[in-house]
Amino acid sequence: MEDHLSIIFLGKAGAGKSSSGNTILGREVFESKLSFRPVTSLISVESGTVFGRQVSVIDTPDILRSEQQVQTFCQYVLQDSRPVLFLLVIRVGRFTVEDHRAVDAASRVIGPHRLEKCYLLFTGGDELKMSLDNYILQNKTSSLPDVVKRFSWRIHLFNNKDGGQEQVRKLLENTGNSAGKISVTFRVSVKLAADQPQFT
Ligand SMILES: Nc1nc2c(ncn2[C@@H]2O[C@H](COP(=O)(O)OP(=O)(O)O)[C@@H](O)[C@H]2O)c(=O)[nH]1
Ligand SMILES: [Mg+2]
Repeated sequence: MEDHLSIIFLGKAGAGKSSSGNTILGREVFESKLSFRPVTSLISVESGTVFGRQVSVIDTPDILRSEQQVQTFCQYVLQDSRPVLFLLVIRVGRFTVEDHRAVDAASRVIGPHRLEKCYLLFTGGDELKMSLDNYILQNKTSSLPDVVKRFSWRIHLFNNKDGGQEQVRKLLENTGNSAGKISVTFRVSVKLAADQPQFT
């Protein structure tokens, strides 16, 4: 049986955390809207099966307003031995000083050791008119290229408008969190058994 995976979304308000949680679970469980006040003020957890793997998605409020609360919660989650994937969410567009502060706050919460496995999840893929790599490289006047380098280019792009599941499958694959060979082997062996001629 595959380990249960926890995915924790971090980022500033409006980055697309709740929408990305909905895309991963394939249903609208987290409230998401465009607003000047952060919609999510509490940490919320929703679970489901994603490509054969039990996944809990943890949606968090604006990291710039609730770093301490989020940090305490993450430490609690990390006490468990289950695998945890941190996704630092950034909306494509102008990368501002505030966006940079949100990356720094999320990095403090995650800690230097776990940061080595954290991915930057960009949202707004439907609005991007170029590849994600080009978008980052062309953002020369901002600190975005440096931030991405700091994450060794562990990046992924979501289009939450269409919420397609292929981007979710790729995210799990790229981050090394696909359902493992054990369950695949199990399915194959069941099929082989079913295909065997029946001797009575
Ligand atoms: N066009 C587009 N809009 C998005 C995308 N992801 C999120 N949004 C919108 O951005 C706004 C903020 O998203 P939300 O998930 O609530 O951000 P949160 O505050 O980080 O949870 C909402 O109006 C979403 O519909 C995306 O991939 N494409
Ligand atoms: Mg939200």
